[in-house]
Amino acid sequence: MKTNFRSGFISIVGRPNVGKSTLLNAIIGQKIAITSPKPQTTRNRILGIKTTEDYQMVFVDTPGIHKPKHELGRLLDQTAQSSIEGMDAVLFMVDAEKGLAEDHVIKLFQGISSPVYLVINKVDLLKSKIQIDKIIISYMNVYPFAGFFPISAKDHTNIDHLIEELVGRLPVGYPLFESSEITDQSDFQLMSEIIREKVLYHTQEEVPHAVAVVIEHTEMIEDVYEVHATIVVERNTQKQILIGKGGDMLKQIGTEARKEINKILNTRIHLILWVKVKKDWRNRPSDLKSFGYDN
Ligand code: GDP
Ligand code: K
Ligand code: MG
Repeated sequence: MKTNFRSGFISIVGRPNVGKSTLLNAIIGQKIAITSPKPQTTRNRILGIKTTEDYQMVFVDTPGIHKPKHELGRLLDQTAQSSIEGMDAVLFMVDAEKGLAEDHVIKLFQGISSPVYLVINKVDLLKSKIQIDKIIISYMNVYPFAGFFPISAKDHTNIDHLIEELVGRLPVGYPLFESSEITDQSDFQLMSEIIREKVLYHTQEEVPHAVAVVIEHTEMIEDVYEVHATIVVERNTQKQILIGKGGDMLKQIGTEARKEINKILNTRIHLILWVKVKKDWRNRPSDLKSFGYDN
């Protein structure tokens, strides 16, 4: 290892749907965090680790900051807040199409000493670059940001400049993770998240938020990895929606999830999905814990 090796933590925070998880995947170069057009896609703090010969950056992807209605929502906010303190740098991400500074979110950074960068994402959607300047000017007035980075996480635009800047902010120090590690999630967590992502894409309104996925057990049968998973919902009507006409919906979700898990884990898998109703699980601490939301 080089004597001037650098390592540190960088968190990615911002409102739901601005593209935090998409950026994490772009930086790591592999899907480790699920993404979707729906808020509350990310429920747990997820680490993404990027290691080169010169540095190790540990990125912390967080649930978006929003106004909580459920005990789960409150947990998500707490996770976002606790991911700001003690970081070597913080990326505060906004959506380039959404416009100007909001004071509310800036309050989060009061009293923290880490440099905070404004990352303006989705610039691929802008018709004119003038919008970027307007956003920067409005944010300059509410917080002393360490820098401004217009990017497109989807198209991987300008991310290399951001990384270059962040390297300079890392302290000299040993790596904390093996160079082969890219996330702190287990294979079970990854699998349940991929299944949940497919549910998010196929359902509307309250259903996506009422869903948790539990991997019940797995078994190696010859060269096929057999995975038994349960999709938990809050109501019978939601269960019917998920199963769909003649089981069509569940089949579709299962096929998409299987293909993706296959690719990520690089093994053949056989995915067996069940749907179970657990009333009001989002408000029950014991359920939250058993579904993996205890942070
Ligand atoms: P998060 O809630 O902040 O983690 O946001 P996600 O990463 O889940 O992304 C929310 C939505 O925005 C998804 O539909 C993404 O595909 C989309 N998205 C993310 N980054 C970009 C981008 O740079 N450009 C465009 N056009 N869409 C993006
Ligand atoms: K999202
Ligand atoms: Mg996310």
